[in-house]
Amino acid sequence: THCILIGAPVDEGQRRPGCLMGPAAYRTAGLAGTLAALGHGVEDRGDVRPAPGRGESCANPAVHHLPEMIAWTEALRAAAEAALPDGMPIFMGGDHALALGTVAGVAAHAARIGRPQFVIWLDAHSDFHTLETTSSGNIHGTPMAYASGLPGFDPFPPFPAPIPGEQICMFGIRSVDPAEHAAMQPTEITVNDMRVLDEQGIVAPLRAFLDRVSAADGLLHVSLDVDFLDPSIAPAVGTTVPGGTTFREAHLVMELLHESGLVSSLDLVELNPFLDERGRTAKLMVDLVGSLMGRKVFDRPTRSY
Ligand code: DIR
Ligand code: MN
Ligand code: MN
Ligand code: MN
Repeated sequence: THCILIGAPVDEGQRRPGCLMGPAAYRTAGLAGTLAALGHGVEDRGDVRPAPGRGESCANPAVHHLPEMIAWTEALRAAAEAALPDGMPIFMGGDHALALGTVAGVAAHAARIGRPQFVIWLDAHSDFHTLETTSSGNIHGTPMAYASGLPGFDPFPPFPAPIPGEQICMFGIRSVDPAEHAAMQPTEITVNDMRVLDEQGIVAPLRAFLDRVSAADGLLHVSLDVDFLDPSIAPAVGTTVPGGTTFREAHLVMELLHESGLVSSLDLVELNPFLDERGRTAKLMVDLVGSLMGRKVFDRPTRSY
C-alpha cells in the first residue's frame, strides 16, 4: 500500500489545547518507519494549512471557532480528495473536528468513482451533534451528523454525498448526549456500544459489518479516536471516559480490519501529546496503525518440535 501521511493539527474543535501537537508526536513516535518496515510505501505530505477564517457565525452562542473550522473542513476535504487517487491517506490529528473535512473528501471521492463509502467510527462518543444541538459548542462532537447529511450545518459547505446510516458503524460508544441519542434514533446507523461489546465480544459485530462492506464493494474509512481506548492505556486525550477497549481488543479490531483488505483511509484523532506520559499514547496509536497495516503483534517465531 502507498501510505500518504497528512498532518491535520486541528485544535479548534474542543477546548483543551494540545491536539495541534499530534502530527509531530506521530512523526516522533515513528509512524513512517513503522509503515516502511511493514513493506509499505510512505509519503509525508506535511501539515495541511487552512485559509484564514472568514467570520461566519451561527445562532448557537456556545459554538466556538466556527470560521476556523469551516476553513479546516474545506482544506482537509481538498487534501483527502487529492490523496485518494494516489494511495491511502492517513490523517494525523488533530481533534475529531478534522473528520468534517476528511469524511467529506472520502465521500466525494467515492461518489466520483461510483462506489459506496462506509465509515467505522471507533470512539467513546457518537459525535452526532449539529451546530444547533451542541451544548458544549465543541465542533469535534459533530462530524458524524454532518456526514449523515443532517440539517443544522448551515455555514458549512453542504456535505458532498451524505453517507446512509446503513453504511456507518460505531464501536466503543459509552458517552452519548440526549440530543445525539434522539438524532440517531431514526437512522440505520449500527451503534455497537460497550454493552454490545461486553455481551458479544468485538469479533462478531465487526465481521458482520465488514461482510456488508465487502458485499457492497465499498470503500472503508476508519476514524480512530484515542478515547476509544481505555484511559488506563491511553491517557493522552482531553475527554477520557472510563470503560474503554483494552489493548488486546483494540489490536484485534485493527488485525481484523487489516485482514478484510477493505480499509481505504484512516483518521487518527484526539491525541493530546501535552497530556501524555512519556509518549505512551502516541506509541500505542502508532502500534495500532502497525496492526491495521499488517503487523501481527502477538506473532511467535516458527518453532519446530
Ligand atoms: C460531548 C463530548 N458529546 C460534546 N464529545 C466528544 O461535547 O459534544 N468528546 N466528542 O470527544
Ligand atoms: Mn470523537
Ligand atoms: Mn471521543
Ligand atoms: Mn462531543
